[in-house]
Amino acid sequence: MPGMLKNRVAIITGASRGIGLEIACRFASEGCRLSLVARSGSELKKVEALLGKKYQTEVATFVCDVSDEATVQRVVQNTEEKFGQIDILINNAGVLGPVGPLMDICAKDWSQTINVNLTGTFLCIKAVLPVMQRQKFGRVINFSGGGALLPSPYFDAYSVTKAGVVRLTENLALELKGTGITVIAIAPGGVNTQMFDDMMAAGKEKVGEAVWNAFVARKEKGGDPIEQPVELALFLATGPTDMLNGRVISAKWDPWKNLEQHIKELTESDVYMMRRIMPKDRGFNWQ
Ligand code: NJP
Repeated sequence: MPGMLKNRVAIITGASRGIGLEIACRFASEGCRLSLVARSGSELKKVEALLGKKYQTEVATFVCDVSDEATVQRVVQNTEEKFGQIDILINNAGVLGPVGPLMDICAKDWSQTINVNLTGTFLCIKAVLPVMQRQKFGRVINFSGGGALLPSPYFDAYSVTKAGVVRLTENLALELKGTGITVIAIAPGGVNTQMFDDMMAAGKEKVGEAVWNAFVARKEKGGDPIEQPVELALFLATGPTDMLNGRVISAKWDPWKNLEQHIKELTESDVYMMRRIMPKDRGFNWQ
């Protein structure tokens, strides 16, 4: 059904390449008006030209570092002035940060990773919330990832930020319950974008043999399809999201297209949420 986002306006961060760029193209194909954010103005201009040529939708681009509060506030203000509304925020911008043993990480690189991936997500949400609250409607989609929910040695800064995004997502969903605004996190799968090239560039010595071998296999196989997180983002922007509010959904592993069949179980459980595993969950009856 083309035109699914005809009356919608979305801000997409990290839209100059990779998953963010593909989401921008897909949303444009559904008639969404777009406000695209990244640090590289030249790349954004290419995206604007591409979208303008291919789809008849309005696009605004903003050179913005999501960790800079004043610039983020300006992006939101300019977007509202231009389009009159902001319905969807895709918090996709992210950096890999330092890779390797914790002792070798310099504090500046650690902080920069936290500032972009976690504080940037917070700042973008903080800026759009007043608009979404006035509208009594909003879809906030945050990019987390596998590293949030499983141990990721040697990717300490990155995985900590993504775990933070998952906790922020659930907290905020509860804070905003009943307002018409939902907040959901995506784990996109292993997509071979520039971020994956950055992971490989770190080298075998930094990531250890097992991870390196998995990277090599992923490179050879081509990674997971980029369409998976893109279609999930579209589903979360258009579909029934109350049942998924506050959760982290895996583009690759979860049957998200069919979850409407499980509304009761979802809303009455903590499925797809971050929790401590208890002895009983593993069949132990410890007293
Ligand atoms: O990354 P990449 P992906 N302010 O490097 C922008 C997560 N994820 O598409 O600023 C504003 O190709 C950057 O543009 P520029 C991942 O953590 C991925 O793979 O000009 N924008 C570019 O447009 C991330 O959250 C995988 O350099 C900033 C974009 O962000 C999301 O998915 C697995 C910025 C990054 O494009 C997209 O990743 C997973 C800033 N400060 C989670 N810093 C995966 N690919 O396998 C960067 O679990 N950008």
